[in-house]
Amino acid sequence: MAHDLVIVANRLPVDRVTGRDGETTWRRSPGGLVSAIEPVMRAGDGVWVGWPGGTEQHLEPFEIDGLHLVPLSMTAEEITEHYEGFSNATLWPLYHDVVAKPEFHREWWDAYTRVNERFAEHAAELAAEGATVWVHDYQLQLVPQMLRERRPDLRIGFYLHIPFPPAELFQQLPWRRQILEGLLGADLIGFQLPGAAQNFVRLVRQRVGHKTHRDRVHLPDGREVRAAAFPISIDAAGFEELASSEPVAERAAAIREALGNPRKIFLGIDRLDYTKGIHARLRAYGELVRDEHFSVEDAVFVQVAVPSREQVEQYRILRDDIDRLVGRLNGDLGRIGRPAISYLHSSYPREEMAALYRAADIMVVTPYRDGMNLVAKEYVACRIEEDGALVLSEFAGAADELRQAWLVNPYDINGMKAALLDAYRAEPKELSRRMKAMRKQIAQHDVKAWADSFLTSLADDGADTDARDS
Ligand code: GDG
Repeated sequence: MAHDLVIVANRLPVDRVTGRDGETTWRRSPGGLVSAIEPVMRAGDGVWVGWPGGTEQHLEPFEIDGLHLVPLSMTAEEITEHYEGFSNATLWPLYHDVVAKPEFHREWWDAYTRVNERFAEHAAELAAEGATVWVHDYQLQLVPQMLRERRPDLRIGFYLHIPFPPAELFQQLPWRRQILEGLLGADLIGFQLPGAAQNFVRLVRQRVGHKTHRDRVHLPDGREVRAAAFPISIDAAGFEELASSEPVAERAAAIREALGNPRKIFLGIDRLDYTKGIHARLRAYGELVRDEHFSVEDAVFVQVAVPSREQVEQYRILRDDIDRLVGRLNGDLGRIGRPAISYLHSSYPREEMAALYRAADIMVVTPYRDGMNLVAKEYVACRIEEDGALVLSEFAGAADELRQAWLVNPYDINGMKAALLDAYRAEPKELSRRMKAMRKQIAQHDVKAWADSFLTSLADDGADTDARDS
């Protein structure tokens, strides 16, 4: 069947669940992206192509809550080389300021190309004449051009969820030109921040030699590609509603109680990833306790580290590093029944996340580099009483919008200590002034507005070109 809207993303928005009888079924994974796109998908008879996780082959298309999903299988070797290798051990560190050293392997690149080709083939088969195809993220940067070669009639949009690096770093990539040309197959390329879009346009001028003017690239065949910022957001109303519910309020109180009702609770929630600056923030907190700015009775740190990419070596090393640091800090600073850090290496349901956001007085988000960081926005949306402090890295995309946070440089431990202490000591009036402003920003710029603005822009640019052509 042909569809007017095709979403192409590395993962399908579902998780596999195995019941007691051993039978496996699918459950929709909660996520801002799918809820934002859902109305458009329904209206346009949309379909979503992606990998469902695992190595099962020959999966049939299926429907869940009225959404059409087309699973694309990957072999164990493709998972190792395309997903864990080229996507997560080459591109991910390269695009995040080389916080870890990117690895370059030619066989990983071959697998990346092959998998991208398969995604493009599927999308080409599913799209109706003149349909819109929206491709997502760094795992699929070759898909736009591969798709255009097969289906020049389509409107193709691409959105990058992570940063796009400056030319000085991108240049290291042996396949830099292929990636740029792959992306140029799209009509509209969306980035989190204007700086990323500018990095891309500059690289296209330097490396591919196309003419550019502001946010537009002019291709020799007369086609135009636009590169612009569309900062992603969250389902703000959904989070607010969840945070206002009775069970979540009760759970938040129970969490405080279980922690011994300290004066203040610091909270970090991240995928266990070396870009997120978990180590630095725990060190800063530990030094504040050691220097007796507050005691472990006054202030505890809850750190949720969601297991992530556990087959990739850098992530295993990171896990050991954090385990060691937490053990040392708790050994040095904790008392009986009073660890300084409550460290949870696990993932939780959305309700528990909302309860943690409500329970925490100071949310600490300190990535070395982050495309946006939705956790920071979710915390703000859950602070329905307009209190609580956000300590936020300048290097998270979210810092562009959440100007009233305590902004920090995560490489500067003393600066971070000062900000944590300042947030700890802040008066209620100060907290509410800052939180009100941030809540207004998030309410006005939610994920629905983000998706609408990208898709409208993609459609309008097409209309402009058609008008010029006629
Ligand atoms: C990439 C970019 C960009 C986390 N733990 C649990 C859980 N989560 C949810 C959070 C949040 C999401 O996962 C994490 O999003 P982030 O934006 O913080 O970070 P990345 O995973 O690195 O996301 C990032 C994003 O894409 C979107 O474009 O902002 O910069 O790196 O929504 O709530 N959800 C549940 N249980 C958990 O334990 N249910």
